[in-house]
Amino acid sequence: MRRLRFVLGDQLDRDLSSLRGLDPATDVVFMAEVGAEASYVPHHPQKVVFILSAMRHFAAELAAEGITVDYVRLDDPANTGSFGAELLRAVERLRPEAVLVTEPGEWRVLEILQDARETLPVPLTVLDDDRFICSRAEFATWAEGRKSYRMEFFYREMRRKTGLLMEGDAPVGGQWNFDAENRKPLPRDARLPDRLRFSPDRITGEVMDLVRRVFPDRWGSLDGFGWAVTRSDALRALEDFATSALPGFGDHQDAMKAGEPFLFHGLISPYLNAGLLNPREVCLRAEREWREGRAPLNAVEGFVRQVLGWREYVRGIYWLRMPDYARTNALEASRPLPAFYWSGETEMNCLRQCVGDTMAHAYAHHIQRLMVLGNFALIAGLAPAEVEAWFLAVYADAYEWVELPNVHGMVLFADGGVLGSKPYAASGAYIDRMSDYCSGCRFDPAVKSGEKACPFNPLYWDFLIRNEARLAGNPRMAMPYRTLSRMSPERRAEIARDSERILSAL
Ligand code: FAD
Ligand code: DLZ
Ligand code: SF4
Repeated sequence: MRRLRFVLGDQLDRDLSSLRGLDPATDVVFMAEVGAEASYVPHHPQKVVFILSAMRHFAAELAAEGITVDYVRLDDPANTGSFGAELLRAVERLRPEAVLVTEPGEWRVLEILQDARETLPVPLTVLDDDRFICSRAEFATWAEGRKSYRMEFFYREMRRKTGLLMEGDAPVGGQWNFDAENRKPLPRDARLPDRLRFSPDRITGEVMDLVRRVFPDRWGSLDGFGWAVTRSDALRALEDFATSALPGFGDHQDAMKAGEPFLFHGLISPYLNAGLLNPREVCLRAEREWREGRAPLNAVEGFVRQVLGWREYVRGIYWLRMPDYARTNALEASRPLPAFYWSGETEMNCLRQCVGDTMAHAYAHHIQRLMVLGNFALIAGLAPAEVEAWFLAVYADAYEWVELPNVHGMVLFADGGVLGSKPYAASGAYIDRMSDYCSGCRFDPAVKSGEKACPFNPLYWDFLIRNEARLAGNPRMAMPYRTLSRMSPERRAEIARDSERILSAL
């Protein structure tokens, strides 16, 4: 039986469910570069180049194995530009008896495939994506009957299930979580590891030319493109992280430094999300560094928690709650996204730095996304849909299944507390403690009101005041609301005045 095996751009894994049992004598792998996927948000050109180049490399590797790959390029004159129409064209061209595809990461693409099923003359089977450690069904079982979902409990289940960092039934080191050790700012004289980046090869160079030609006005720089586009290079990147940066990952996980976006971070999310790396192998690689005495437990446990805990958890929440999840707006935030998220032109140095890193690398690390770019969006009351579209466009690792829960849930609390128990709102003091941004800023994090005051300060209190009815009853918000309750009417009026001035100037 001749099967068409449709592989999407973020499914570049030789062990993918839709590639299993492939018979090279009869079956054909189908891949398509389509304009619609590059344009449903204006993706950073590094993201588009990364995916298209990784797709072309993957197709070439399959072909080298003797597998027939039917590959439609973006600039093929016959390319219709969408998954649905290209799949139909492929079925008409190749005449398979059945089509197999691994479930897509995004709800949007699942709907496209469901629509395609109606028009295709042959059956289309959607298979589980077992690259994840926790299947959608397993997550739904875990979630069933729980009043609230909390990542920490889910994570413990995943540790037990995988045996990662376990000694029998107990967590190694006697604790599940070593975060208390992981909140150190970066010392001024800290030595940062040199990070392995990759020069574009011939295929990547061709894709860069193509993307420049087809999407000439895209926001974001292509000049510094340094992502791996093959599994073997992604493995080299993992090895580089494990041996050079992982030991410092825990201590400085939350630190930020001007001009240094990578610090001790993994730089592996684009590879994990596109299928070039697998979450199990990534966790095992990190665990080995601890077992062999080269990396401390706080670093390795902190890292494993991100991959085994957060990454699997947000994917579980996404599929459990979509499509309604994206539509909620629990804090009724409605302000338009300020232009500086694109231009970087703002006097707030922290935001300028984080937008600049994003523009240059299609990357910013977690705390830059959460506590600077996200925190500002939260306390300024920016409209969730606009913030989400920005985060989905600008990062090389962004797909809705992981972006949406992080932005809608973790950052904006627009889900009303499904994903996290409280909003991560913070004033300028947090950014000052964890970064060197404030020393290069025209505002002062220690000043609470007036022209010189760090805008995060009045906006933080204004956010709490605006949302008092919704948040004051949250036990995890008790402390700031106690402080607020002691605030004089004059101080409250000052906060309202300063916030109004800042917000109306956005
Ligand atoms: P490291 O800091 O080295 O962490 C290791 C790995 O853990 C990451 O590669 C990633 O796979 C995983 N991880 C860490 N935190 C999370 C998390 N909160 N959710 C899911 N996985 C996590 N991650 C994406 O992959 N795609 C996104 O579109 C995305 N959008 C985000 C938006 C916001 C507002 C926030 C706060 C976080 C977002 N994250 C997203 C999570 C996290 O910021 C990135 O995974 C991380 O910065 C990637 O860089 P790294 O590989 O150097 O990560
Ligand atoms: C993100 C993306 C882009 C930019 N381009 C393509 C493409 O041309 N062809 C393709 O198969 N996939 C692409 N992707 C990834 C898809 O958007 C991805 O499969 C969905 O986001 C589902 O997770
Ligand atoms: Fe950001 Fe405020 Fe620090 Fe300026 S003073 S860098 S606005 S936190």
